Amino acid sequence: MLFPAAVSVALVLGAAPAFAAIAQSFSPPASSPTSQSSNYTGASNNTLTNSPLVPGKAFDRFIQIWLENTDFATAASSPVFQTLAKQGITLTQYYALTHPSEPNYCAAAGGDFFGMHDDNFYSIPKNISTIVDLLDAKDVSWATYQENLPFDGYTGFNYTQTNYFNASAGQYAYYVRKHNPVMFYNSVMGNETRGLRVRNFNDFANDLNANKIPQWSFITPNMVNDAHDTTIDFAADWLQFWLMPLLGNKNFNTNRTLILLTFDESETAREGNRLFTLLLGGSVPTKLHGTNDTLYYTHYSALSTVENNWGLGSLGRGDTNATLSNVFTLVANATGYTKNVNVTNPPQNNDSGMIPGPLNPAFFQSFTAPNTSATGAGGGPVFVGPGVDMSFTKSSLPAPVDLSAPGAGFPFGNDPGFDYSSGKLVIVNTTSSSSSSTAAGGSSTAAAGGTSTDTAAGSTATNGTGSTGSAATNVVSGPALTFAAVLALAFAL
Ligand SMILES: *[C@@H]1O[C@H](CO)[C@@H](O)[C@H](O)[C@H]1NC(C)=O
Ligand SMILES: *[C@@H]1O[C@H](CO)[C@@H](O)[C@H](O)[C@H]1NC(C)=O
Ligand SMILES: *[C@@H]1O[C@H](CO)[C@@H](O)[C@H](O)[C@H]1NC(C)=O
Ligand SMILES: *[C@@H]1O[C@H](CO)[C@@H](O)[C@H](O)[C@H]1NC(C)=O
Ligand SMILES: *[C@@H]1O[C@H](CO)[C@@H](O)[C@H](O)[C@H]1NC(C)=O
Ligand SMILES: *[C@@H]1O[C@H](CO)[C@@H](O)[C@H](O)[C@H]1NC(C)=O
Ligand SMILES: *[C@@H]1O[C@H](CO)[C@@H](O)[C@H](O)[C@H]1NC(C)=O
Ligand SMILES: *[C@@H]1O[C@H](CO)[C@@H](O)[C@H](O)[C@H]1NC(C)=O
Ligand SMILES: *[C@@H]1O[C@H](CO)[C@@H](O)[C@H](O)[C@H]1NC(C)=O
Ligand SMILES: *[C@@H]1O[C@H](CO)[C@@H](O)[C@H](O)[C@H]1NC(C)=O
Ligand SMILES: *[C@@H]1O[C@H](CO)[C@@H](O)[C@H](O)[C@H]1NC(C)=O
Ligand SMILES: CC(=O)N[C@H]1CO[C@H](CO)[C@@H](O)[C@@H]1O
Repeated sequence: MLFPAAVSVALVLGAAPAFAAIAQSFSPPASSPTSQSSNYTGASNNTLTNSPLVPGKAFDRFIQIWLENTDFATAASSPVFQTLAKQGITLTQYYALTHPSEPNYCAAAGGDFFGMHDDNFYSIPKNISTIVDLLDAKDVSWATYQENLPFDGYTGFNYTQTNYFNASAGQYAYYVRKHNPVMFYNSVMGNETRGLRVRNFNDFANDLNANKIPQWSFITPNMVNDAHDTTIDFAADWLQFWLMPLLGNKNFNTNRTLILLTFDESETAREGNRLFTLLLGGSVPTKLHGTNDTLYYTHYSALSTVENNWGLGSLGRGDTNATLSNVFTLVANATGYTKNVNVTNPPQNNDSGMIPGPLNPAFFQSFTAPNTSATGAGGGPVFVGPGVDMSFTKSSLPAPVDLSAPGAGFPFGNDPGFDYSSGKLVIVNTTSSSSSSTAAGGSSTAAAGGTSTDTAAGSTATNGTGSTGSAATNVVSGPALTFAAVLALAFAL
């Protein structure tokens, strides 16, 4: 939540907020990255089932690992990152899209952050597509692995458990929904087959040992291991414990594996949201180890690169924006892709609160249909999901309205009630009154109540376990706010 302010923003705020780091040093959560551990919370009780391997043009497996809130220079000064850089390619001009965390994760799956500029509870209607639709259309297997997820498909706002460093220190929120890229999308979480591919770290150890790591995966370490609540040195220790041994594990890294190690956003506004980013894995030829790639990339490049590699369709959103979605040169070279552009005047990716959209309650505009005239790097068609109203285009939308006041009818902050606590998807009626405080996530930590806006096909609706939590807080109070005030609020979250 805390996003330590930049000097420039601190001036706007008047005083710099306290740094979020907590004083603790790294200690391994498990005996090795291939071992299960009670510290990971959720047990593994099955092995991921994957469709047969779909060969890619440049790689057969893509693994994304995101750490948190770190400036380029901070990571570049870490000896562990320096060591890793010698084993891969450093992307010196790779940028996040906005602040704070959640909109970046949202964009990593859906190709847009839809105006979001905070870390609140959101759910996105099922007609909005994601990378999962593109991968599933070609049977490319995928999963996300979330450290400390209590069970597969858990949809709660966070999960609080015993502090595994020091049990007497009380409860700790190691897992947070806002760092889980597919979690916001009802097209994923409202579909049991898909929702159960949101897995935990005991599943990771299990799937790894069974050689079932899928072809596309997104890995989110917990709130201490990803540097969010700690420091770059703590995260570097975690990389030494977890990633470095896995680079030598054939079930993780083969000569057809590409690993993207990056951060969600920078810590300060100094460098325009530039992130120290590495391409690792056996698909990076030895002769390129220790080199820099200086082309301009953003989080959308991770979408376009995957689309390019497997000849997928596109989302017709940021993944097809020529400025924001260059394909990693390593891959473009291998596939013969020639549409990358040299962005000499990069866009300003530190702003967010002023961008209207369906997830900006104060500047609300409806979701738009994907741009079906866009051409993505995979060459396939723009994916149009069921129930998309093609008449909703950027140019046809009315001016933004303010739905930020309680009761103003902002529709996308409500919990759609997807409950996987039984190991199957059950849709809970989150509007029914109940003495139980159990939210759809299956624990007491889901954030939002209110009307379900979107239910999934093929599941049973139940009642009696509705959330009593309040709707997500809308911090920005109206369109009259100045740019400076909106920026300051966005950074203060
Ligand atoms: C859980 O974490 C603590 C702190 O790092 C560690 O001492 C303990 O050995 C871990 N448990 C397991 C099962 O690895
Ligand atoms: C990649 O690994 C496979 C299987 O281990 C091996 O047959 C092949 O020669 C390797 N290719 C390269 C370029 O190293
Ligand atoms: C890569 O870029 C860094 C600056 O980000 C620079 O210090 C380093 O010398 C460059 N390395 C190569 C091999 O060009
Ligand atoms: C992009 O263009 C600039 C200015 O013409 C040039 O200096 C730079 O080398 C180019 N970058 C790449 C990656 O081609
Ligand atoms: C692509 O992204 C840039 C930078 O954010 C933006 O200025 C431009 O409007 C976008 N293009 C389209 C077609 O949306
Ligand atoms: C891509 O190809 C160009 C031209 O052959 C070459 O100079 C460059 O080193 C290659 N870069 C990567 C990352 O493969
Ligand atoms: C998507 O679905 C929502 C909820 O059913 C609906 O309100 C909206 O108009 C749809 N948007 C598009 C672009 O199809
Ligand atoms: C896996 O765990 C879930 C929830 O913890 C449980 O409902 C389900 O029955 C278990 N499945 C198996 C195969 O044990
Ligand atoms: C959910 O509960 C509310 C309040 O009890 C009720 O009005 C509504 O009809 C229920 N919705 C469904 C789908 O059962
Ligand atoms: C976890 O969720 C609870 C309930 O929504 C909330 O009060 C708390 O602030 C959250 N903590 C974190 C770290 O997200
Ligand atoms: C759920 O997802 C699977 C895998 O993409 C797909 O085959 C199935 O049709 C989806 N079900 C619904 C009801 O959309
Ligand atoms: C739709 C539904 O599941 N309704 C149930 C709600 O809970 C009451 C009391 O447990 C049941 O009787 C209903 O069948």
